[in-house]
Amino acid sequence: MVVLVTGASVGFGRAIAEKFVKENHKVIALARRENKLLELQKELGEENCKIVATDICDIEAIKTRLNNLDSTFKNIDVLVNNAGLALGLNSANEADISDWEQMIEVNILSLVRLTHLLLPQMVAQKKGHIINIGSIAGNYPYPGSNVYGATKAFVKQFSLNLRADLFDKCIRVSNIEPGLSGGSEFSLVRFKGDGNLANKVYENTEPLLPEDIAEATFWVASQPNRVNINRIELMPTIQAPSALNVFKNK
Ligand code: 8X3
Repeated sequence: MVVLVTGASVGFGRAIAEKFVKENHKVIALARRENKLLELQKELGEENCKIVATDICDIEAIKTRLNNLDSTFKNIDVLVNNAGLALGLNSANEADISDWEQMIEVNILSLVRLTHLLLPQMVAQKKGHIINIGSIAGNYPYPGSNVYGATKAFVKQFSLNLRADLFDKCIRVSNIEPGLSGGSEFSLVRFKGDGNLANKVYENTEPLLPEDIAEATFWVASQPNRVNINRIELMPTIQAPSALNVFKNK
């Protein structure tokens, strides 16, 4: 399989790229930071891993770079839409509008544009799999999740709706929905570089790790062609969907 992984420089994306290459597949690793991608390519081997150092929001640049790949990497079988971010954990009334806009831009618009770019080729080759990295935040509300959770709810429904359009075209679509996850830059980005706040999230817990998400992603992609995994929701054992909160003012 040829697998395009977005957000491949660190965390989930990097672990997913490593897993597919370990299982003898070819990976196109897409992310902004070229130095990190070069490290990954060195680790995985140039024959197994091509890198596309481009901003996920720049679809024209991505298009050009993908067109210039050599023939082994031209026909993408699996697109892993992993790039995404949470910004802030403020209450909606205190949130920064530019954070909301950026989450919509990356988590929704970029994912939609890249999917739209690759779908015609997948349909033409009668083979393809879109694997979206969603979140439990798309399934359950929690304070401060506001737009982040809403973008992940979009990703879930988009995944299911893609299936509705593509089930008769041999295209598979899956949404992977992880809960609390460590070993990535997710919380550092959410708290805008505040390492203390980011570390607090994981203090005395055992969160999911990038390799857990990579295992789930590979499992979904390696099912027989007759099987489509619609959704997988994963939480660490130490997390559970919470009880409904009631505010008592006395
Ligand atoms: C990451 C999971 O619980 O921080 O998408 O929203 S959570």
